[in-house]
Amino acid sequence: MPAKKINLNTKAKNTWCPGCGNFTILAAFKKAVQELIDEGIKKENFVITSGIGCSSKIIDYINLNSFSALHGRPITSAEGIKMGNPNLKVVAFQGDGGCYNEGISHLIHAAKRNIDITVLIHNNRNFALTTGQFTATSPQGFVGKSTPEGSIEKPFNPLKLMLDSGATFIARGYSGKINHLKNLIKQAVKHQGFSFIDILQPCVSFFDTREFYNKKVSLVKNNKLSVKKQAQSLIEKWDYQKDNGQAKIPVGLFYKLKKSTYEKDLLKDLNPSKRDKIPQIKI
Ligand SMILES: Cc1ncc(C[n+]2csc(CCOP(=O)(O)OP(=O)(O)O)c2C)c(N)n1
Ligand code: SF4
Repeated sequence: MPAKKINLNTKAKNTWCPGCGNFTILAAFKKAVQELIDEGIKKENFVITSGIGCSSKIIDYINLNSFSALHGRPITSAEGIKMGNPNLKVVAFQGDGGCYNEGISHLIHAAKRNIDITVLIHNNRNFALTTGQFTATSPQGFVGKSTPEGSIEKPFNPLKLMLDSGATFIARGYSGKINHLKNLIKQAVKHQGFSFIDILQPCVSFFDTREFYNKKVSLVKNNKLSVKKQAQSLIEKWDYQKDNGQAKIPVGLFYKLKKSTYEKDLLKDLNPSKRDKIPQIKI
């Protein structure tokens, strides 16, 4: 039976540009949370974290327990929260700049540990809040504030990095496919282990990719989710260059593996938030 409709709205004034892909990521996340609450997860057991950037403002617009971290640091904050109380569902939001530039080592280590948190990246492929500098996933030739003559660097593929780092849930979503994204988010939150979704998000002010993605994005199913080679082949179909000729951009769940998690291995059945169960250290 569905739980009563939860009001996840806040009174914060939304300052995103009209048409920004962040709006549909917000809507997809709220829908996912409502459905997860209907399925039995308690509202108070969700904690969301974010860093700095347009994308990171999302936590101001969702009425859930939240923590605002420094630029590039929402994953470490999420890890600390999870270790403090392993019963929580912890979701970290950030932009591609914060995650794939400033915070890249935190992403890799959280994936390697397979700690049970969810990471959602609003990948608009530029540093948007600071008006359009290039990031690790901007296409070669990207013209922005720091690269007026076009970036000479090639983008890297964050999903490939996640597969090699040990993430056990790897997906790509698109902010223009709201129900599909909502379902990916639900699966990611329910997954026991490190779950990661790179969400393609048009930034209408500094990198308007709407037309391109609407033409190229193609929803795919991977039936052999735990087979690394299959995941790799889907992941490598698109290299994050803006234009890849006729090739489609696959969007969906590419990899999922059952594996023990960091907090379980370390804490066993202990829950540090229940202080009475913490063993006393004798000095
Ligand atoms: C360590 C650090 N470096 C740089 C900045 C300046 N800064 C603030 S927001 C921002 C851009 C954020 O871009 P991104 O993380 O891609 O998120 P978006 O705004 O695109 O959603 C930058 C560079 C900062 N606050 N901290
Ligand atoms: S600058 Fe780009 S990412 Fe930021 S709110 Fe505007 S459209 Fe969205």
